Amino acid sequence: MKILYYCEGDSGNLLSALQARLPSHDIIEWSADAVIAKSEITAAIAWMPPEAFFDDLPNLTHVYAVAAGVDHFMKTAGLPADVDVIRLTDAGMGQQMAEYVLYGVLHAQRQMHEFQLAQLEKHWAHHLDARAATDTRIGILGAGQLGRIVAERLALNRFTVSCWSRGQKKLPAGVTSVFGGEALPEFASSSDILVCLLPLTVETTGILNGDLFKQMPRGAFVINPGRGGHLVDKDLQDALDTGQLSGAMLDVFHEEPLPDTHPFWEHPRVLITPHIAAKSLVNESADQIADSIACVARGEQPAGIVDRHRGY
Ligand code: NDP
Ligand code: OXD
Repeated sequence: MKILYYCEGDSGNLLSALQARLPSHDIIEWSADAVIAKSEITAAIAWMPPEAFFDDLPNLTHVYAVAAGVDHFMKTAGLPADVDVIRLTDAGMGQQMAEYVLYGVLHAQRQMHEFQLAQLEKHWAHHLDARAATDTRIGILGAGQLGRIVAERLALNRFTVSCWSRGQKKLPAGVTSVFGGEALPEFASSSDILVCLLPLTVETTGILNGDLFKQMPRGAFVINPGRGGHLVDKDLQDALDTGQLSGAMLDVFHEEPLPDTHPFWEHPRVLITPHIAAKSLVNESADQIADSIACVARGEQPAGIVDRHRGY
């Protein structure tokens, strides 16, 4: 099989790892001036491909996206409507995401943002207020591949954890499943820390907005490693400035890199990370893509097949 390849940011390691795992396939690196027999291409492995990547591929049937979230990929000009898109499922990202969120949760629960601000003023902010992990309610928006691994880690750390999803889920021990749009206000009002691990779709765009923040307990904290499009930036800023929210940890933004002029850079209650919560790991990604290609070759449906209509 001939597979067209383009993966932004790959220094060659992912391509080599894929070639080692798919020796009987011909993986052809895309470039604007490469001479490619396009009618022979039936599959593609890609991330952030240029617009022309999908031009003139009449026999393309499967595209393997080197990421868990495919919102950006689905908007790639030329991505044919009838090809199957297969995304990464976990592939080593779950544990990284669990560490990232646990860090943010501890930061909020142990009021580290207050101590950072006090330090700037050389203020010895000794106080005896403390909230135990068991009394700290974490609401995770999303109960998918990543949400459930994050939830499990937080529950093991004795936090009180719930996940919100479209449908009801059987979740790891100690984690409560909440589901459906109508349950969202009550879910928000019972979340001292809200974590967004939803895919970005038409339905979830702007879900982290002023109305939701108003429903949360005063002084709550938001962690967004989902996508920048989930958050209404201005609403977050207002909620922080009025004290409705006490802080936020953000990994993803409407525009990445976050522009120098964006007010979040200088907001004392916003902790910014540069889209590093969970990276696609070379070996794990290559293993999963090779397994999916073998699965399709056997006529089976691979894990991670994206519902193009639903958007995830
Ligand atoms: P999954 O598709 O496995 O899980 C998505 C979850 O969101 C499911 O539980 C789904 O519910 C729920 N969901 C989707 N739409 C709605 C809705 N309208 N209402 C309620 N629940 C909804 O995704 P992953 O866990 O693999 O990844 C989640 C996201 O994390 C990715 O899409 C990506 O944006 C982000 N990500 C960020 C990274 C980073 O480094 N910052 C790295 C990797 C991913 P149901 O199952 O019931 O349909
Ligand atoms: C992903 C990401 O979705 O890196 O995989 O954000």
